Amino acid sequence: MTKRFNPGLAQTSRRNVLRGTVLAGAAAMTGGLASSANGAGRRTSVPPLRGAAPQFLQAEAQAQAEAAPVDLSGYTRVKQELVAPPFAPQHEQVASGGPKIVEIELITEERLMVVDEDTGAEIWALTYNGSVPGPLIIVHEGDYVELTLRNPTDSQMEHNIDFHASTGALGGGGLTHVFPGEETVLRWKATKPGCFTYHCAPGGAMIPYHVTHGMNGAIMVLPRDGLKDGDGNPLRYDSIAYIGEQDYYLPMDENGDYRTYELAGDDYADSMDAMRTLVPTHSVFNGAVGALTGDNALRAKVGETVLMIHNQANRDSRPHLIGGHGNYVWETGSFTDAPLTGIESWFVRGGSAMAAMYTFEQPGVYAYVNHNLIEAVLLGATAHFVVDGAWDNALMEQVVAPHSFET
Ligand SMILES: [Cu+2]
Repeated sequence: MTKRFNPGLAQTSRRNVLRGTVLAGAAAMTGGLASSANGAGRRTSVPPLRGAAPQFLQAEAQAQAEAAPVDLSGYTRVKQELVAPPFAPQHEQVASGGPKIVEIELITEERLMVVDEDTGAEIWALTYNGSVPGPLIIVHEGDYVELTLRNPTDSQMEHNIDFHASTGALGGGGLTHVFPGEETVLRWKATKPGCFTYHCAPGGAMIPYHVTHGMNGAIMVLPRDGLKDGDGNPLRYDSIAYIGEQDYYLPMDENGDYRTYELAGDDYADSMDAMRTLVPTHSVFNGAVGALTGDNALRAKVGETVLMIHNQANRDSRPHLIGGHGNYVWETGSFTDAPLTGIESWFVRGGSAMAAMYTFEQPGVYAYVNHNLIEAVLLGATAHFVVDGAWDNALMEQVVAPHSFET
């Protein structure tokens, strides 16, 4: 079997092209080096996104090489074991001790995933650690994130990562291009408290292709002394529900059936056509229709406070918790700003992650939906919270059950 990763790059020496960070950064920014992964050799020529000059990035790489080394002697090292969504890694809400270097590991995994069992829709998802979205990372302001990014040898494509929470080098995207069989280590300081998206951005049309194939996730950078309301009072949560909303653009055949493909990347040309419509075939939570409903529903108890972290790397959304509210909503994702309070539906800017906090007051099933209800019901963007506890008639009571009225 012939390797088919990024043939445009494979034609030249990988080391010549991507030595250091210079052209890797340029590729991510301009798309100048990006090309189709399709084995048939269809190439998509992509104009520069912003016309960034390679010389600029060359200068940046040179500056980094000449910069003084950082003294990290005051930092302790900890490993964060990442877990699959909708769960959160073990963490402190209020940081103990000084800033840390938090070591994490992400492995790029290209895997065939079912999107909707009812229709047979499937996708060769491009993932971090095998899940859509990628795992939630949690650190505190002032910590360093030290990421090892590994691309297995049996991958079809190159990958990288752009952390919106970081500063410089295209969010790290310019420093993290890894081809199959390569790994890299990136360290960056979390200087902005908030929830932020991260995503793959290998260059040109590959950027939306990878992002709409699931290659995105969220990091939460907590203030060292934890979350607060607008008056500075501490806010604490009992659990986190990490929800990644994913728009998919799955190619269909002339009969309206979803196409299937043998390998990751084989759908590239068809996907380009589907993506250009800007109309997703699916908008789902955590990778697939029903990933957070039924047996997979989120669980909570009356009196429990849940922090809902919502990530959407590509498209706007407007979540609503049916039967509940957003008691505290960090709508922009920034924890520097006071949270909004008592919100019915909140806005998720495409290309960001944000947080909403709610304390459940009644038992039962709550639907957490994208309140474009077409997307919630027809495209898949629905999750369920199943909440245990005692009903409170003071909040709601069925005074008269539905019955035929007399005419
Ligand atoms: Cu990727």
